[in-house]
Amino acid sequence: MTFQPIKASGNSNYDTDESVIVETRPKTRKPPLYKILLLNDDYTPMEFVVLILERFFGLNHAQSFEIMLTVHQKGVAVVGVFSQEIAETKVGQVMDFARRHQHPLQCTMEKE
Ligand code: TYC
Repeated sequence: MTFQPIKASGNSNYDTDESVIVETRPKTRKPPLYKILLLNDDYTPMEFVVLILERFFGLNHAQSFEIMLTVHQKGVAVVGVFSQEIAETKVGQVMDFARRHQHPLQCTMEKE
């Protein structure tokens, strides 16, 4: 952990050095974010992928269709960026939904 010196204002110190550390405060760190990736396969129906993007990622039909097509053409696309807990939940929901419908769709997450 790193510490930021906080400079004393006024200088009523006897010390000859003008900058006196009077307090330390831990620098705060933003929690890491995770990208959720959707992978292409040859079997999952396009409409099913669109449904997943609408249902679990709150995208409208046009946005969902566009991302589905990007995955279909390029092999992979980022569908959203979330905190670790939210990303884990969404990946689980997608994988579970695909498995229950017997589609081989794969969804993963990776640290940004
Ligand atoms: N390639 C699939 C098909 O032609 C469609 C598809 C798109 C599958 C995106 C998975 O993440 C995916 N039916």
